[in-house]
Amino acid sequence: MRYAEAGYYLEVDLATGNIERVATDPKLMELHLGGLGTSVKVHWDRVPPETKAFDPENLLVFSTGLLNGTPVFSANRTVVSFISPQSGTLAYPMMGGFFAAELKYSGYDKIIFKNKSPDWVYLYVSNNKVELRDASHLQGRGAVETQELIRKELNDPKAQVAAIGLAGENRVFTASIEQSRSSASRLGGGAIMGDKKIKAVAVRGTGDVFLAHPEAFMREMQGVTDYIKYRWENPIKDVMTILSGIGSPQEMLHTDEKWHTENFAWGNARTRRRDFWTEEIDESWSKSQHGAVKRLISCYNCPTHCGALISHKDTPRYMAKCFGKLTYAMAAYVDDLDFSWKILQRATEYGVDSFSTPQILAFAVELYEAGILTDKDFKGCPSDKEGRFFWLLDRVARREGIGDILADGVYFAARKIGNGAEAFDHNTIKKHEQLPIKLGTLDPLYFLMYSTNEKISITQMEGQWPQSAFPTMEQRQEFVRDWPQIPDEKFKQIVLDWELRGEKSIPYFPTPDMCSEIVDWMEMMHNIDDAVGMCCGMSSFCLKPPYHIHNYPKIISAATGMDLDEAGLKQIANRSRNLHRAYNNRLGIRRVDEKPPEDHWKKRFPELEEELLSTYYTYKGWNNDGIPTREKLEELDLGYVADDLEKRGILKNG
Ligand code: MTE
Ligand code: MTE
Ligand code: MTE
Ligand code: MG
Ligand code: W
Repeated sequence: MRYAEAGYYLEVDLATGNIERVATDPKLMELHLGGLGTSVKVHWDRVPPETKAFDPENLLVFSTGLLNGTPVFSANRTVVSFISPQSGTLAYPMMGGFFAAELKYSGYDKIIFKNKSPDWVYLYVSNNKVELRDASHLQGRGAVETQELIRKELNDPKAQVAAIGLAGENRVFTASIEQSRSSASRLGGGAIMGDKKIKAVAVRGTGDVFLAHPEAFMREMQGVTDYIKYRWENPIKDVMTILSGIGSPQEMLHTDEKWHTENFAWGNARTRRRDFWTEEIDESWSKSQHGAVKRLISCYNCPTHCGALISHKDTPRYMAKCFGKLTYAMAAYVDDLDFSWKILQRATEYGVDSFSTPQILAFAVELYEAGILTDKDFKGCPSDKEGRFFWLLDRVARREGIGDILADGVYFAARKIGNGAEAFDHNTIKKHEQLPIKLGTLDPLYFLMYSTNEKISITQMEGQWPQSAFPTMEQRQEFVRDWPQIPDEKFKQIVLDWELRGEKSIPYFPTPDMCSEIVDWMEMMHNIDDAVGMCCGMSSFCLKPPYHIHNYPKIISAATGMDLDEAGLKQIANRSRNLHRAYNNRLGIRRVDEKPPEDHWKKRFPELEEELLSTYYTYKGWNNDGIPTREKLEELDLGYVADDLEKRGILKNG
């Protein structure tokens, strides 16, 4: 009997149409849990580093997490992993909704796609019945539309469908995978589906998932329930509203966007508009949002409602959440929120990442204004801001004209266009567009998070540490008073000592040693979430979340029957993290790649930055180039990884 996990992978060879149900080694769970952890292992074992994103050998893996399908609240994430066409590294966008639960109840932990299909297909998984079906009639259909069409065609209204739109079909590097209220958005998963000619994956399962120790499990979950209630009734004081509660940022509920609109940059990550949020804007944006949001919705087995069903005036319905609400309006310098709801609808049907795509469009507009792109490139483009964005979005999704170049993302487009365009690529890390945040003084914690994490975006690292020092000692004492989530009491003292100005403030405090420990702790919790399939909005993305290093081992033990303690869980998280790092080292990632854009902060401290990176690498057991040492790898039972890195000449002298 297997507990928590299903114990089977579904292996789909798209070239031959062969489908197999393959039992997995139970040891894998003990070594890597599941989700991202076991997926990284699959890629390491099977996809050699010479593989490029659009090679048939690139695997596309849809993975449930270890706790998906159990009664653990908010464990509903599906991890999609592949070598990204954008970054060239092992990417893992995630999506919530109900997909992971249906897949687990069908009896599979993962679906592994290899090779390419000669014709457009979609996969239908319904318990033991698994088939590749013709999708030629769905070609050109929107990502939301397709989901409904497939449910009708299968006569299975409860099937959960993950689909791509035109952008994925056209291998646009920012193409996303859309699935009901969720989206695996970043780094081009949609392009990999398109390259393999998979239009969609539909799943529906009615089987069981078993728990090893149900009574102990329910006791732990009672503790989580009580804490969630407590957190709802006791928002965190002295932090901004979006950080005071749990759930991913509640931007479908709240209408006050003073903080984002005045602190994030508009256009191509250019301008801060510090007096943007007036009473007039407040009124018109609230009205726009209340008109567009039909109702708030949650993912599988989650008590919060972070997403919303949107229909603006007469546009077809779609789902939205979080910061996606603002990205197009801010990138286009449009002060009318109605524009956001309208263009998001089209972008969702095309299936494109709502973080990177608006930046690509804003980048193109800037190049045009600078005379680097010309009237020839913009032939037929309307001259108003809104019309221009719609026109550019169409060109990118269809890869028409200049859109074909822009569809490879800002980094590659800048290099193809040349003629000075590279200078306008000022907001990418590892070739990937970042959130448009340009701030004053270097923040050492954020410097490390931006530079080193494998997801290449900060959601995978930040969350549990306050974003800035509290002004008064009373506020600090209040914050640390009730903080059981920390792995070590010493973190409290750092909060107490941390000042807004003076010696004990950024960039020199927290010190590089302290920063290493704080960042490592936050990242470890994210990695655990991604392995068990937990929404980090209920966990590591929050200040003081319901799940933490002290209750996770008990929950995982009760669910799986493993005898796991804190040290054991840390060891597993570390093992998977180092395997992921080694994989990306194999794909070429080195110290020189680990840097935020030059203008991310106005005041930079080159010596301190080098010290931060070196200190962090040493803390992690990595060499000066950011590669795990043999000693570290052996300590994590990854001797085979050290052998491989040495054989390839990546790791020298241990
Ligand atoms: N893109 C699309 N198409 N739809 C979305 O809901 N959400 C954005 C961004 N891009 C979103 C999107 C938000 S708020 C986040 S945090 C990231 O995608 C999540 O990235 P991931 O899905 O790759 O993990
Ligand atoms: N959960 C995990 N494990 N990893 C993530 O990156 N991103 C969070 C949240 N939960 C995230 C996560 C953020 S910021 C958002 S906006 C939503 O998931 C995105 O939801 P979706 O991926 O279902 O669209
Ligand atoms: N960090 C800062 N400083 N300010 C923010 O508003 N927003 C969060 C988070 N980090 C936010 C932030 C939100 S809403 C999201 S969705 C994530 O950043 C996504 O960013 P990423 O894709 O770069 O991780
Ligand atoms: Mg997502
Ligand atoms: W978000």
